[in-house]
Amino acid sequence: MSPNEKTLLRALKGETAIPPPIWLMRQAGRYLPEYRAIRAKARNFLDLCFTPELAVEVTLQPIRRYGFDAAILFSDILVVPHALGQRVWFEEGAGPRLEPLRRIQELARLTMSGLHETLAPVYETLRRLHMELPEQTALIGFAGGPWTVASYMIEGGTSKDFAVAKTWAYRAPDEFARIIDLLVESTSEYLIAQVEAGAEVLQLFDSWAGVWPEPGLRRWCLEPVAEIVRRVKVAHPDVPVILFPRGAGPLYEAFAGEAGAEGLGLDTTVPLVWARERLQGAVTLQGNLDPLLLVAGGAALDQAVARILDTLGAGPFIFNLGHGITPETPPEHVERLVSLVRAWRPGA
Ligand code: 1CP
Repeated sequence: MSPNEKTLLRALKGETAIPPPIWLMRQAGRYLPEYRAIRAKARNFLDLCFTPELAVEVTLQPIRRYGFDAAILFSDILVVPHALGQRVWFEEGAGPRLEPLRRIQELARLTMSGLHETLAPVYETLRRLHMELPEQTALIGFAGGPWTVASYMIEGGTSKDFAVAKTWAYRAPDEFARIIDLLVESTSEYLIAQVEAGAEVLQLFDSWAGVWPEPGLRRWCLEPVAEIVRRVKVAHPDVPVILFPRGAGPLYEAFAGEAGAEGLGLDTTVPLVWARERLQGAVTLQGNLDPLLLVAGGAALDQAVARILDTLGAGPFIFNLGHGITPETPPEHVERLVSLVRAWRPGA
């Protein structure tokens, strides 16, 4: 035991911290009035991500309010296609939009040559956060999984069925592999640079992993993500990585056993007892409160939090949501959640 070490880092070394550390996916964002105030000052969302002064401020807002055990860099998974040269913009209320990549010939327009230059403000944000965070608060850097990012690049935004991207992968897997390879390479470099700028933990968000049958999930999610983990660890063997292959179902076991990461983020649907028995011996688990319970609050929230802690809290565990916080979340429900987690003791 190393009592002075940050609880999140201890948990990712396989230690059981009582109570477990807590942070929330999308903990900075529209549900906070102070975020909306800063957001109104930026010309657009990408400007917010690329203005260190503002990005630092919105990263720190939920830390000040709730004292979470980790701060997550304020940025977005789509800064990578932007830095590769694809046109990316965010429309108010409509989510992200990209000029879609539809023919393999168009891939030649994307290049890693300006990657670090475009992403330099993100590294600057991390350097400032590293200086400014309270000493017990861990700093998480992140990127999207190659499949999830590729889906936005190809579909041109959010998709319901991922028909264009999946059909491409089925019809021309060699072409599709070139897109994924470019993302493996750029994402690995991006994450390594994040560590060098001060990130202490990395999370890979593969939010749309769950749309694939098993072979596709292995080929387009597990393998690329495992390759990123491998490359990051060549450069920085000690940096812990958390994977979030949302919707992977029973294949969560493959992510626990084969990807080389220390942490695994469970989505809302993963059964807790199954996760304890099949996954928790291999990795530190993170999750998986339904974000809508945080909107609802009341007894339903209290009971669900207790059930998660009582089932997973006796092993290496990080409390989190099963997906990102929603803008409708009342900030006082988050306050309640944090006090429930901090008051929890096993068997009490
Ligand atoms: O209008 C606004 O203010 C923009 C809303 C917003 C915010 C606050 C977007 C656009 N991105 C973000 C920040 C963000 N995105 C963070 C850092 C904040 C934090 O965690 O505290 C992170 C980690 C992300 C990651 C992200 N972006 C993911 C993976 C996680 C997930 O929720 O599944 C995905 C899929 C995106 C794409 C994206 N960017 C923005 C939106 C609204 C979306 C989702 C669109 C969709 O549902 O397809």
